[in-house]
Amino acid sequence: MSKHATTKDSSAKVHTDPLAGAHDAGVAFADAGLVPGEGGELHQSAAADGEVMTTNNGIAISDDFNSLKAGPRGGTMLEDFVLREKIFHFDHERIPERVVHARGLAAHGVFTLSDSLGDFTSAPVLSETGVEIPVFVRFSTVAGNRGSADLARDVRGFAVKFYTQQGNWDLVGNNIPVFFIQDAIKFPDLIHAVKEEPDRGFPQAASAHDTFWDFIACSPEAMNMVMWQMSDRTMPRSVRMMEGFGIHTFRLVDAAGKSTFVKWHWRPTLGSQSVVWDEAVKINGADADFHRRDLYNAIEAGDFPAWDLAVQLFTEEDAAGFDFDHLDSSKLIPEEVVPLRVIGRMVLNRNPTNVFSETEQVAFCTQNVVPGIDFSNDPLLQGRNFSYLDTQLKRLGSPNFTQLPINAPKCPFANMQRDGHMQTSLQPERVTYTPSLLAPKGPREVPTGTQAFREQIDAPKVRARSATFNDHYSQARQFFDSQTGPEQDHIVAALIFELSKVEADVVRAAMLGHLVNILPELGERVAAGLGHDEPIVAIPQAMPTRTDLPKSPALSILANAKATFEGRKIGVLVTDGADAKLITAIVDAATAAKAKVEIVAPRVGGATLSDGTKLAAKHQLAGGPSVLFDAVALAVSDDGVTALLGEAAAVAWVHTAFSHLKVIGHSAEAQPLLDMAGVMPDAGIVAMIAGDAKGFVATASKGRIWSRDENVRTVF
Ligand code: HDE
Repeated sequence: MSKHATTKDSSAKVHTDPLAGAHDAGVAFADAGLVPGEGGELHQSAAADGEVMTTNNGIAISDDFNSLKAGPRGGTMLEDFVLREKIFHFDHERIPERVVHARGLAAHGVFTLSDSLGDFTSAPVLSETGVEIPVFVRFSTVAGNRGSADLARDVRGFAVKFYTQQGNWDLVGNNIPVFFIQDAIKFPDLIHAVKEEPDRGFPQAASAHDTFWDFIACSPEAMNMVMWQMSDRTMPRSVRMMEGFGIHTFRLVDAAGKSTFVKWHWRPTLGSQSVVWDEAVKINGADADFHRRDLYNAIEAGDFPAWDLAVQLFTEEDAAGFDFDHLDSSKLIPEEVVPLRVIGRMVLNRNPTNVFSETEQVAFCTQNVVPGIDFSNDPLLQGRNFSYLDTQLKRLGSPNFTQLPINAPKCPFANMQRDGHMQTSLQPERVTYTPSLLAPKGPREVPTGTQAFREQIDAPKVRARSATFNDHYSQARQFFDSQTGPEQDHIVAALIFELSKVEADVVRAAMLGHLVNILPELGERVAAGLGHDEPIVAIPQAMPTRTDLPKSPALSILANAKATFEGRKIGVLVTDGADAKLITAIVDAATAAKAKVEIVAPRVGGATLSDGTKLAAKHQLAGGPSVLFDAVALAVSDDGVTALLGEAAAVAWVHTAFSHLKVIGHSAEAQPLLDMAGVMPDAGIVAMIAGDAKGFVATASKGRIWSRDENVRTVF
């Protein structure tokens, strides 16, 4: 509401209030100033101590419900500036959505350095420990439009804006440490291929279609990233449970101009965790906002998510010893080759006040680095440095987008740039140039300002790709080899799913030709799942796949799963007559494990428990499917379970939890429902006897029951 709106409009209509006192809603209406007008429309006048509604020019509005007409049933008058201004502003509410990463969610927080990199960089943000630096972080999916669902199989953006006292530093990364392409010039092609096909306008937010796999099948450099994309990494359980990576090599530069290469890693303190594919598909239907709701609710509850920032530091000489080129973004540096050094922690502690003003209008630019941090020659990074600035002008419409509160530095800034659309500064200075005798104290350069690293360059100008970029398969194989059995099965299943959505045989066959280059067994498993009986013809390789790369255990999520249930959620299905003590025990055990419990019941009003108390539900059964929870419990009575046997939603609730490999705790009375849902006993089906929920929560804390997979789906 306008900050100018302070005086009450004396011409506001006075209405009688026939509803007042008639019934409760009527009293509430009257209290809220709601009174019907002549046509029964509910006017709402300003409260005595409330704000007055005005136009953007500060003119008080007398009627916000009716346009100005030539008689009550006559035509609307062009003269109505109140109507025209309101509709005009509404018409312009949208700005172009991001070409990629359109769907985002964000939060404010702080970054605190704990281990100084002062030996390598002059940047205070990386050398002064213990200082809280404000940050704004935006997570995103890549391919989907702004209204797409959160659980699309997709790479996640992980963009951090550090508001340092030396200016803003934007670390614009992803949740995967490698990328599909090696040169920025191919980015428009990649994105055109993955987005909706232009002649039909679908599929939305999905890579499982012909044009994506057509482009990939013709791009051997994509194979390493494809392994990551087909892995569980692209279906995070929560953005609070995913890693972040800067991908490219950057440089740290010290005061003497000496450079050290650096790669950036964010590691979630809650550990990394993903959901399973069928679950992701169903979450999108049950709650398309699953990730944004999860982050928002966690922050509102004071459960602030945190990530450690770690670096891999290496020199030019170290790089010469790698068996890949560190300037090639389709490769990573295994942690076993260059270990991670944790240097600080980021905590997200505040939700945006307004999603448009902050999450939408935030403008990340890879070019935003502070003195002491510099770029490498990675051709992807170099292209990005142009793209981000350019795209912000298109999106935000003015070169003054840096003045928006979410983008403005939190340190002093000054220069001679002037005017432009939506200039918000008064800019009172007379002298808007340098040099000048008239205003020698105006903004001027300083020796400590940003300097490019003095790299020695002596090379012909060429349009070419370095031969050091040509090993397209070895790291893909290393990634697959480094996964646990269930994770390998998921990659195979994902490839079968995606390629089964491809209609062109030639594309499928070409992809199989790449997969056998990665690992013959991988190609054969996918071919078996597709029912592809023809011989697989390997794609010619620029360089043979190395078979001697050691496994990198750090690349597996499951091998590094954190033994914690913190931040996870248990869904408890409750009926009338359920054992009150058991429910208390579940809540106590979950709370001790720092997990949350949500009650699901046939009616959202809740259930009357064995002790006569009424327990309100968070979800009505059909609106709270078990895909929304990490583990589930059935706290039901004999009568309750009989009623549930006739509810498809109840049977599905249990069946999907079972087929998504979740731990299920149950009271003895639940047995008929377990039977009907086809639940077979295993280590994850835990009876909660005599009100004991500790065993159930302890089992759930260990994660999914991966061994159940082979009982519930075909593993090729
Ligand atoms: Fe981006 N990318 N990108 N990208 N990217 C954008 O900038 C681009 C790449 C990433 O939450 C755009 O503000 C090119 C790699 C994130 O607002 C655009 C290339 C990585 C975000 C753009 C890449 C990323 C973007 C669209 C190939 C991981 C969302 C809207 C050289 C390191 C930031 C915008 C946010 C957004 C261009 C490749 C991450 C068009 C040309 C590699 C997290 O400028």
